[in-house]
Amino acid sequence: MKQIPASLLTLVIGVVVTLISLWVGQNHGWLPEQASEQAVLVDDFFNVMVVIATALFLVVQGAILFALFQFRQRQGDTTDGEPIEGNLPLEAFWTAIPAVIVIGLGTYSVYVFQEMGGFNPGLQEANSQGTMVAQVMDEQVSDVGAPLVDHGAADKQVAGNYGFGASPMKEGNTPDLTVEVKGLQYAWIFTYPDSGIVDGELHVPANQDVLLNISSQDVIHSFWVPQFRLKQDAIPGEETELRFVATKPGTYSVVCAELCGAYHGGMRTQVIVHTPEDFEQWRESRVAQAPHQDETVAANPAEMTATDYLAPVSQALNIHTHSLAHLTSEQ
Ligand SMILES: [Cu+2]
Repeated sequence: MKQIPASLLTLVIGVVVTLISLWVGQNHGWLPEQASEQAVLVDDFFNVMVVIATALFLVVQGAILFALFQFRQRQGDTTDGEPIEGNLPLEAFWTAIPAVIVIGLGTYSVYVFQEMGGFNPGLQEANSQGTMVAQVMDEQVSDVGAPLVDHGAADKQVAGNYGFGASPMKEGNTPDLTVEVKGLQYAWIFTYPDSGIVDGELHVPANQDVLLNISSQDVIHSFWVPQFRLKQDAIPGEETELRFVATKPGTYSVVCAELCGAYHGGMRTQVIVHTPEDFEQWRESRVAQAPHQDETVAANPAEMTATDYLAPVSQALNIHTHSLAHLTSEQ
């Protein structure tokens, strides 16, 4: 049989490996469903990494198996192996490939981070002066009399400096819905500043621009919704934010992704993505349910005990009674 030329063989192997890798990259099924606009960006990036990893796996493992077979010790062969001293072109080639991959993935990841708004969290504050002034008064009482031009500087201090802000497309826009998210051992509390609703579960409308201002009452927690591909730490004394557009109505888990204490594993709740009409219904039903709505809005949570603070939501909060008791005993 005539020998197949090595270059042709390499080409065929290259094509087969590429096709298999591309297929695996599209069909691995390792990720949960996508439920946010941001999820698509993250998944595309992940899939590219899977394609590259599959190709490298096949090439490296294939080379090992080939060498095991081709260069095995034959019957009766007691000679030494060939004294191979190194191969500069091969070394340069195998240094260049990882370098190109790392630089490429690094650049791509920065692009994804930028598209998700990672470079400019807190930027939407610049256009919503009402919120800004309220924040300034809230946090910088001594600066209330400062001239308006100072708001830029004040804004920098009070807006969330960390997290995912608006995508470049939406930069400067006020989000459709803002929710204050507070992490505490061992629950999440969601407050809707525009309606005064306080809930233990997050309700958001689909296809709308939602901003979460995340804070922590005690230790570091991490707000994670796997189906949104978004995770953000809740840090004591430092506000972080997440801005996203949920795309699929449904119920998804919110998981605390930072070991935060003995009952960390139980620190779970749900995010319910409604259609915009359902969300309005939910909002109206919740506002109607709250008889002391005005008082709730006016109450300063800082002056309340944990028991008072949690009273309106104790039913909605899906937390164990012992952790609630543990919570209140600390106050
Ligand atoms: Cu936690």
